[in-house]
Amino acid sequence: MKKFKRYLVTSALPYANGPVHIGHLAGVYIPSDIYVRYLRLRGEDVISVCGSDEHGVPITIKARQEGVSPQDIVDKYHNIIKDSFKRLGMSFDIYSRTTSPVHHKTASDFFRTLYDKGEFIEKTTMQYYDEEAGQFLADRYIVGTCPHCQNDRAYGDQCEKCGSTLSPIDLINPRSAITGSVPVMKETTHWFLPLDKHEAFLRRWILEGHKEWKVNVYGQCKSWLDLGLQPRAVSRDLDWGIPVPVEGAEGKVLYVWFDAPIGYISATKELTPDWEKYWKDEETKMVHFIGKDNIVFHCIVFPSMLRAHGGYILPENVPANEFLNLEGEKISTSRNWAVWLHEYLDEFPGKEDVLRYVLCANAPETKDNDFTWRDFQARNNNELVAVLGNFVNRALVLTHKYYAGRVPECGTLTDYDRDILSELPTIKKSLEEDIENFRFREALKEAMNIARLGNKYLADTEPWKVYKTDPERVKTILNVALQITASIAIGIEPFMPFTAEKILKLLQVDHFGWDRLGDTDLLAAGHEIGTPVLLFEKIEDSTIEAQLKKLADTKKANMAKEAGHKIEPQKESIVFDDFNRMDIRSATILAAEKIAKTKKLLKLTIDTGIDKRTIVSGIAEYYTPESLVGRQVLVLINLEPRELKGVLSEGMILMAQDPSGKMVLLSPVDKVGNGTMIG
Ligand code: B3M
Ligand code: ZN
Repeated sequence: MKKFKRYLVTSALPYANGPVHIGHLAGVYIPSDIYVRYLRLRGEDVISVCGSDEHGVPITIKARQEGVSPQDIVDKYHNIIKDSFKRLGMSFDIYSRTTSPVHHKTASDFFRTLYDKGEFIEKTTMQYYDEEAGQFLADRYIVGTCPHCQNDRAYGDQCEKCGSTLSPIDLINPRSAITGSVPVMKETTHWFLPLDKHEAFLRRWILEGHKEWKVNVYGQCKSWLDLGLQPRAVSRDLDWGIPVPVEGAEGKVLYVWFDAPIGYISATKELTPDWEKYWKDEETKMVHFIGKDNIVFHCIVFPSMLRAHGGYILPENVPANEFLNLEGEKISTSRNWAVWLHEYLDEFPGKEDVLRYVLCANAPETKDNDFTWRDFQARNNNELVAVLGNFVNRALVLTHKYYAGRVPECGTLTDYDRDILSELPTIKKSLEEDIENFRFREALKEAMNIARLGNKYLADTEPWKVYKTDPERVKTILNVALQITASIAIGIEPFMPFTAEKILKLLQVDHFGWDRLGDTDLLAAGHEIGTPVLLFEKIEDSTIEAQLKKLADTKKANMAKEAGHKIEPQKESIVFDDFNRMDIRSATILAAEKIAKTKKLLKLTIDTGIDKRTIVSGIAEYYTPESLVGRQVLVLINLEPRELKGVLSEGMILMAQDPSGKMVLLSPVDKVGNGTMIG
């Protein structure tokens, strides 16, 4: 394998249209931070860059919804995201944002270079235009009926119900999401990056040159390439973004996916004047951490841009993850179906590493995965508390008990001691291979194996028993246990930096550096260690139930909202006389019976105050005949009689139908005489 001089690690820039949730973390940020922390521990020259993605239509939509400016939106979420990342221990060297002046200039210059080199093609196409709003409609601003599943709230780029990718012209009944009006087609000119021009290169570079990429990433690239690449528009008609730096392009901005990846370059520029060595030297290994929905942009579009520009290196790897679901359902920002990082940090203070641990242990590395609160609890209680916390605590407590908190001398090692200690270099090697090959779940298991090894060692050697008969031997046992403890602090640091720090503090030592993992002289005899405290605490059922209740409430709120959407719009106006022609009276149901061979129909005998008559009503699914007798209802009595299933129905019982289709009888709130007129 090629040895690189330095590393440039990028993590997908989160959209500043909402906070970060566990799906983002498991997919992108936790793996990236593990990788970067590991490289730093090894003493590599590595920088990790990230920042908020602050352009694009979702941000303008959010701003419109909240009645504020796009800048207000990005300011708000940039700060929430940046702060929550920091609290989780994300160790970016810089967390920037794409509204920064450096980025505007960098992206604008990048576009201009490609423009001047003739790397774009200019095309005039027809696009939907909202005449009422006076603007072209981005795909997300067009709603209509999905041609595949008939969902009447599909977007111009995607149907969220059936997941199909759409183009605005696919929508049946398109409407503008801004004004609700029917959009018209209008001409507009845009710049396109001819991806087809780079296709042959991409095929060689990825399909032949990067067979080591993750199967999901390689596979997606292959299917894109096999379909054949098309020119892709890199500008948009929008008033939020980086203006297209070309004369006559007023009202046009760079497409967000053109400017966002350049954000990695801008962030590096902001970080160091020496930025070019990270971007332009073949001895730099660039790695993009992203989610699976970003693969095409990072493996096909951005590399084509970099290549068209010239002078830049391309990524060495793009270890994209699949998606994390929450309690069996797709995480959704708009439906608030998520565990939000900033909320977690407030609700679980001091448990940053628990989240880091669970999300890594359960990361969707090769397939979509599910986060459940029960699993979160189980992993905390059975793994962090029972394995890791338990071992470290026992080693420290016993040292205090027998040796007043001083590391005892290591006597002669038994064969068993040697066996145990010889496992450490093996674990270290697997850990390295796993991390370097982006198998973080496996890597975490290996790191935890150090603690498992420690527990096994104590269980097998039983120092608490041996102390009575052979106190000298116990010195060696605890010395070994403490050396293992120190190795744990090294091995878990990329995954659980807070816990590693705590262990080092308990041991009263400084960071060792990766290479010393497995050394048996990490702690000198006689060295004094601190007073033990528990590393992890059990998570109780009540805590988990509270989180589940929170999700249940979200679900209820969503259902209510979705039902609310189905409320029919108001009908056309009528004059009073139209209403007055209807003769509605109060009446009492005297008898009710099912009409044979029907599911829905009841034959009701009612007293209208004028007469006794028969009405057929379709409420058998909601009311039993017995429950109706004696009830007062409202009846439209002058509706033309008609025959239903052989029974003549003379009028109509008034009912309300809720969005689920359920029918409910209407009655006067206070009893009135039969035949009382309603109006
Ligand atoms: N903001 C999409 C996302 O968060 C996008 C990533 C940009 S990376 C250059 O999924
Ligand atoms: Zn659909």
